[in-house]
Amino acid sequence: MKQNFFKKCTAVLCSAIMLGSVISYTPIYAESTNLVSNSTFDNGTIGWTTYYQTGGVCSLGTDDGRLALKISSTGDVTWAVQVYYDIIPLYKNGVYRLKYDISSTANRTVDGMIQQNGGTYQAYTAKTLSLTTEPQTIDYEFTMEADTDIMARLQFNCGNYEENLPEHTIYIDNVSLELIDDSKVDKNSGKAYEPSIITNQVGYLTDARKTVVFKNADNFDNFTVVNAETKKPVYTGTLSPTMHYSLADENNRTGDFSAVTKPGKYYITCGDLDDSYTFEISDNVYNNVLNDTLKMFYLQRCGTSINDDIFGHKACHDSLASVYGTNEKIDVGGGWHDAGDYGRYVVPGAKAAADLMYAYLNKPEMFSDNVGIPESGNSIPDVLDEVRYELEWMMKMQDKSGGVHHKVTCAAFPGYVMPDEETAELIVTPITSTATADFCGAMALAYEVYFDKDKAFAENCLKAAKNAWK
Ligand SMILES: [Ca+2]
Ligand SMILES: [Ca+2]
Repeated sequence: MKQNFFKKCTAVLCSAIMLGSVISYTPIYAESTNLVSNSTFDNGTIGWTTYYQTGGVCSLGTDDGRLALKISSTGDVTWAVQVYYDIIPLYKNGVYRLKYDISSTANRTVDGMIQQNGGTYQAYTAKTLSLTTEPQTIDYEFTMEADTDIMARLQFNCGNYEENLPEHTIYIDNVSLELIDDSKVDKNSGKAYEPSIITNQVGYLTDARKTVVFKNADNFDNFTVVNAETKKPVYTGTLSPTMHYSLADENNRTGDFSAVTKPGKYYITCGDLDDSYTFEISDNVYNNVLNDTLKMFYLQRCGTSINDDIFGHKACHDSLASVYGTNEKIDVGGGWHDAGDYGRYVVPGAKAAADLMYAYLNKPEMFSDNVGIPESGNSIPDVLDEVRYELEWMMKMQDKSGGVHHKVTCAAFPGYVMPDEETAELIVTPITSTATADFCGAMALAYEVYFDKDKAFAENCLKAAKNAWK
């Protein structure tokens, strides 16, 4: 079990890396391991982020090997200025030791806490601190009494405590959080359910090859496909020999049930493993996949409010961006967020736009005008409306010289916040030949794609491509 749990932690680490985060995440088993990876600030502020609102103004840097939070306005409320570190894993009933050095150039109050990042924002541990210029070492133990939260946040609220402060700086150094006693930790708490019988939950076409994957099925030889409505078995198959999948450190076996071709809803059983999720066999199962995929691009739109029950948010990243190394500020609103972070990158953006345009050129009849984006129903295929949103942003990234800026991001990754909560300064990085070349190709292609739909826009694309070419 220990081994399995360790893997789960590694999986969280991997997902953090995939989201573009540079925060490293340390599994809990190594006792006396510091769960805060950037704790001494010898190499900058990586992993630490500020958030400010309701009048709070601050900037983050380092000074003499310490984290330095310069606060020019404390805003209206205690949380109007924050500095925080994600991701802190806290396991229910674990005993932790939290330690840090903290001081301030102005005498003031600060709340230091580890809290839920979302939901009720409950504090798992909190201390109200009276800071002076004299560094004090906070060093105490606490037990995680709430349910396991592997995504907690170490946070310092440095906003308005009604102390009427001038500009000042808070220094933090030697931050350490250790799990010092895990004897009462339920290693499975907080673990997401992972089925042992893995099917394609979107479904299978009737005549397709149909494969199922089994985890930890060493003791079984057969599996059964069951009709989900009648509960009657319709097919029994044989498991393949065990294969070790090194990336997940799993023993996997597979089963083939291509022989089941009758449309319907089914699930799969095998020994005492949990039944698979119910899936569908039908020739319609993939009908919505294309629209859903395209809708993902809409949900990544930047600089506009997004209407969606789950992913909706207010307009984000709508301030001017500073051109790196200059005093110039430019409007680069729009485009798609790249991934789990909210950077916007010309190179992958041009590639995605080009892929969608090629797909459209190959089979225009596949693309509908009812994906569910604001431009649905305007008689233009939604794929072209969506790509245009990116192309129009890319045009803003082109300099007068024709060269194209590589990307626009904030100086650091924002952590796990909604797009409109990333309010740090936007920075446009210099022109690169890679971005300029990719831009040029995508714009030239756009000229062909949009020529029949909107000639004026197509001509703009061609002009932008030519400017990038020279
Ligand atoms: Ca230091
Ligand atoms: Ca449309």
